[in-house]
Amino acid sequence: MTTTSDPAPAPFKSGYVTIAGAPNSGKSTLLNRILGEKISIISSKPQTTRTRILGVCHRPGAQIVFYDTPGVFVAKDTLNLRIVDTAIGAIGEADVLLAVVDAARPDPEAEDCLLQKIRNQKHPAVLALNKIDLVSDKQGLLEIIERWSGRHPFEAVVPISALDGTQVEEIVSAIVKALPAGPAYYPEDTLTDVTERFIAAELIREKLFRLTGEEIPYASAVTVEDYKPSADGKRVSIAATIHLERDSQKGIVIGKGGAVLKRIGTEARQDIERMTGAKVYLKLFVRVQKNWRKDSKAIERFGY
Ligand SMILES: Nc1nc2c(ncn2[C@@H]2O[C@H](COP(=O)(O)OP(=O)(O)OP(=O)(O)O)[C@@H](O)[C@H]2O)c(=O)[nH]1
Ligand SMILES: [Mg+2]
Repeated sequence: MTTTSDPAPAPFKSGYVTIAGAPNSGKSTLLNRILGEKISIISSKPQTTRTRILGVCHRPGAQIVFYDTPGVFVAKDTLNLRIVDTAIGAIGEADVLLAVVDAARPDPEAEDCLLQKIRNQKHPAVLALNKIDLVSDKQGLLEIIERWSGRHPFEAVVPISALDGTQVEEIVSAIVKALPAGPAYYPEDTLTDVTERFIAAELIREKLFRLTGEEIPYASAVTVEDYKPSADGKRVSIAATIHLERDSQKGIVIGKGGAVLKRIGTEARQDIERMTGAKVYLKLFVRVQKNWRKDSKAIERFGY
């Protein structure tokens, strides 16, 4: 006599995944693309992300808790040491490591640094070769894939474009495959653990990265003093301060007739309106806190 039974259902999978890579490789762009929402700020300048940003990705049968981290680089001052520590600490804690490399602009020094971090931890690693929309030499790309596959036993090496979404779901599938069985850690409607207030401060900082040059993005921090949604949720009033290191920087951030500050305010407001779905009233102040990047108390006060 024979009996038939349904095969056991595949177990639910879950885990923490740290996104690591050189500054500017596209880590935050990739996280936002996977989540379909902007929770992590992006700019064309390196060292945009300063803290660990949590993003929860929900897929049928799996939940991935991502940590977007600052790029791993050689730190020279107190703030940067703190930032790199954040990234390296997060690498050690993950169930799976998602390494991101800029395939369009190979950087041997940054790649060696990343490989060393991958080898120093014991968890499975998936490699995203990012920015393939910029790579026209497909034969060259095959060689890059082969070279990376030979450098570490990655679970998968996937060429992607975080910018246009090419093969991003393949990366998600490769990660799910590498995850252990486990429960959903967050409810299905949870995207991140940071507040809209925090993201608002980050969006203002993003505009400083995008609209100012030289030292200014690096010398700036943003704090939100006041974040007040109206009772009906249709309006949000925000007061925020841009902290700089020197008086000369203040003049540049304000600009002639206030033009630069006005643009920072307008662009940040539009992004915050998109995020909250409410009408935003944003008041920006500019303050100088001399050499704050060397002052561990100020660094802490600014949230790093
Ligand atoms: N062409 C192209 N550009 C990309 C892609 N992914 C990211 N970028 C760009 O690369 C730059 C850096 O992107 P981010 O996502 O801020 O990079 P990051 O790795 O988070 O950088 P840090 O936070 O500074 O470590 C931005 O100008 C992005 O628009 C991609 O797939 N293709
Ligand atoms: Mg980033």
